[in-house]
Amino acid sequence: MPDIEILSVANPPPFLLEPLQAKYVVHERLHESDPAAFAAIAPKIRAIAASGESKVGAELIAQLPALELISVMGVGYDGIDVAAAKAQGVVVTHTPDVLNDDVADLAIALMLAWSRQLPRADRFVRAGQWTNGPLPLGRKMSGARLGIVGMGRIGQAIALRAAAFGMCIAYTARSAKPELPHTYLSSAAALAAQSDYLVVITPGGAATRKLIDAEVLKALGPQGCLVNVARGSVVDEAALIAALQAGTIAGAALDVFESEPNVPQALCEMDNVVLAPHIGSATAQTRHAMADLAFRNLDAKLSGNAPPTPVPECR
Ligand code: 8YV
Repeated sequence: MPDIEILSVANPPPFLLEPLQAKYVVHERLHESDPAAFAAIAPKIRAIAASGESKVGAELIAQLPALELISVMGVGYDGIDVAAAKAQGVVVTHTPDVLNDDVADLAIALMLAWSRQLPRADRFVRAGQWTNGPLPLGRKMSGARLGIVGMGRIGQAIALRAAAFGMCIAYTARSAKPELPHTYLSSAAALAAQSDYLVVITPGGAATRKLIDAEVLKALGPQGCLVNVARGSVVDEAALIAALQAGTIAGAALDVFESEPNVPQALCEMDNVVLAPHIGSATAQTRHAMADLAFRNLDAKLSGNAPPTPVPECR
């Protein structure tokens, strides 16, 4: 059997890269590092291995006439031009479900870290400040009002956990889910107006770009906290910084940013903000499960079988 060539556009962990290299000829980001060498092998590339943060645009897809599949190791695929892929008969797959627990756990962890000031408390003890007096009081999270923007699989996993904290849960989504016991509101602003914590867990992409804008933040109000575990693009970052500086909202806990890995200095300087470096799915267990599914998607398609988890548009 002739060698099968694939292109990796991400920086896959060794537990994905090694199985891929064992079976395929993997060109690691060759399109960026050596465009001339890439042009020579481009006609033979049959699959792309990508991550949730990868950008695969129409231009790259058009250079790959033999492309059959784009396998994303991540649930989000907003960086992939799915319409261009479909137009060329290319299937896009992702890794849903296996990361629901971890992302939901992190949303709760960020809410607690912000409410109970854990990063600040840690710095306070290490700096020997305790001997001068106690840490200023935090906020109670249990029993507070939680608004969830996006009630998909991860949103529901967050609601399940929040219910154990006695939180009063409402949500907004493209449409109401009558099977859920929570209150549905038709807009993010209406939801924010009746939330103490507004947790964003909606897919990224054009449809949700800057969904959380100045108006939504104003509705969240001076006691409200914004939590983002979705995509940086969903929040208007400039409006968020302005709202934090003006006291329009009380604070924020953020795992994702508009221009990752670059985080605005203004956010780094604020004491009422908890920051994390996009670690929603970053546990060994979950990343292994994601890598395994990403590999199975790729391997199935290249062996002539149906990949297990195509994105909805490719089902
Ligand atoms: C990862 C993610 O950052 O699943 C997603 O959409 O954003 C993350 O889980 C990444 O895709 C890991 O490869």
